[in-house]
Amino acid sequence: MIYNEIKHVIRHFRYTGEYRSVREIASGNVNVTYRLTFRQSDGSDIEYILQRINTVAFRDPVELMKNILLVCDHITASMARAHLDTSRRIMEFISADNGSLLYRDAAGNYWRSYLYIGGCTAYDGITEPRQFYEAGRGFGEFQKFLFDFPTDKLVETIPGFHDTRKRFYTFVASVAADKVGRAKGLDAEIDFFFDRRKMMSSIVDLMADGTIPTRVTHNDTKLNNVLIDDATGKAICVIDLDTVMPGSALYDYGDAIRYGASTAPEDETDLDKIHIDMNLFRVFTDGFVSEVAGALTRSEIHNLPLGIKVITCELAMRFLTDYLDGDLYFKIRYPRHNLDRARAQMRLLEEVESHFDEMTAYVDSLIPDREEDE
Ligand code: GN1
Ligand code: MG
Repeated sequence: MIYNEIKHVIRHFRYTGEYRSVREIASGNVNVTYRLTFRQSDGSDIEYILQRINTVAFRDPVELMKNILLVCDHITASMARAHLDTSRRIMEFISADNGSLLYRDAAGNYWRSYLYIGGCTAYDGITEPRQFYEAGRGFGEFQKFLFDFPTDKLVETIPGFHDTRKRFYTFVASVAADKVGRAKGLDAEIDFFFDRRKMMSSIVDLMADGTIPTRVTHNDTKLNNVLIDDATGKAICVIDLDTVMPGSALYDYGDAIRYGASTAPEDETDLDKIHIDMNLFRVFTDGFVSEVAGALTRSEIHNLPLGIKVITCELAMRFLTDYLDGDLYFKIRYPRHNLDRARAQMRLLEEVESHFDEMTAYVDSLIPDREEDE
């Protein structure tokens, strides 16, 4: 029973009301997430999210929570300056009984909790294109609210998270070590990444030579990380702020398209079902650019599709690396899950490659007519 896994934890958070029920939200691949219901004295319910932070991924949960609070405060201030109502738009954390926002249990696990925002949906897949436009707007707005956030105030919660060159070397080391004897028979998959070595380093290179700037970005912009209001259909809140760090606008744009514009789930095993829906590509792009157009440079906009290529390649390689390492990082639902995920993302990357010129022409058509200030 799930309750037994969390009963030792919930009494350490300052919830109001009386515990009623719990269910797991299984869509995340890294942290473990529960949704709790508490009955209030007036008979109404308040819901909370409780998460166990994966410390294989996030080595320092204390620094991580500091990052998140700084980011939430900054977004609150940006919204206030723009005269926007902040209710239901910012994550609200619940204190633990030690006064901090983290509870560390006897086994050393770190837990945190926040208010569940009701009346909205975190979609795992698009049911109407309009949702993807809003997702684009939501992630674009998130970046916009953080444009003036000083990058040096944030710690890297996962060092080198999107340093795809470094990830390539990590992959090569995993192939060489072959710790659990899984590399045999994977020559085609391994070659696939060697063939793309230069391409996958290209964003890191563009940042290093100053062609594109470093920004504070979300870095994990899956569709289900933006909440869409059920009543208005508008994006209201970006969640899952664990990876908010210095990065590139291209990453957030690219990861969102990778996930949301694919015609199949991230771990689809029938590769023939995996395509890029170009209508969804344009819809998301329109939403995203409507928020960030005035703030991104011409080269950032021009290079947005590179974000799709690099992030899809990076994730395919991360899944294969984890498969070779013995599934230490991503939660898996069956034994060869990480290999299936890697193959699905590889196929998706081929689809992105075949549409790349079309994508670039589209983003170029959206570059605002203005004197370039780069
Ligand atoms: C992980 O757990 P989730 O779904 O928020 C991962 C992302 C991947 C994603 C792939 C911290 O995100 O980078 O893109 O899985 N998050 C981390 O589904 O590694
Ligand atoms: Mg997430």
